[in-house]
Amino acid sequence: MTDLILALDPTTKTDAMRIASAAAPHIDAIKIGYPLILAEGLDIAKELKAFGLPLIADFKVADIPNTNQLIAKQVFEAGFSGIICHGFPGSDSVRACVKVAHDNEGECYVVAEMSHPGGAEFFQGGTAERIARMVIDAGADGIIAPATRPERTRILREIIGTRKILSPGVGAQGGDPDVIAGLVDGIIVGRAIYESDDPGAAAAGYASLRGKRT
Ligand code: O7M
Repeated sequence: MTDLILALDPTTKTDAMRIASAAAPHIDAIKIGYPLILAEGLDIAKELKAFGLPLIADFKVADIPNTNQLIAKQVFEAGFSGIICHGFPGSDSVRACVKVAHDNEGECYVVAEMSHPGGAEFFQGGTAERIARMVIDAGADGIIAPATRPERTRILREIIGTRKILSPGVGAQGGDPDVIAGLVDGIIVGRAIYESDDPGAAAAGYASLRGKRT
């Protein structure tokens, strides 16, 4: 199954609730991160829970293990079901997030390679591949890999096997959903939905891609 994950990055609660409400019937999960949380506080997670969808905390956590676990505990106490961390701080830092996630029956995803043009500057030369291998050893649930470079995501799929790949970069960043959907377990879409005049219809437009990966 390929899930459609809404990146809910607007910075007011009014917009966030309006867009989530319109999109909810057509999506499988909501990802929120700094833009919305810094504007409205962590408690917005409790309100978004009302839509009955998994909530993923995209804080790209990237610190020492102790700080990572303190952050992760806050995330799961706030009602999230998943957390995203960076892999480059090392396996002990990733394991700290994985432990808290699994203690809370949640999931932990690790950024292996980023989708923007600059994402190719440092996540190259085998770094993303090493992060993907580390993710398996650390027991994380999957990786984040770019929809904008499907050839890279295909290589990371070979490493990650049946663990999940969530893939941002569709729509506003130019990634082709038809190309990436069959390769990954979730496509992450933000502006193409939340900047639309009709976010419900925009989300519904991805219906044929949901379930593309069998
Ligand atoms: O569709 P967009 O471009 O409006 O939004 C994409 C979302 O995915 C946005 O919330 C980004 O912060 C996030 N994202 C990327 O765009 N690229 C990455 O490499 C990684 C992420 C991400 O979600 O990381 C967990």
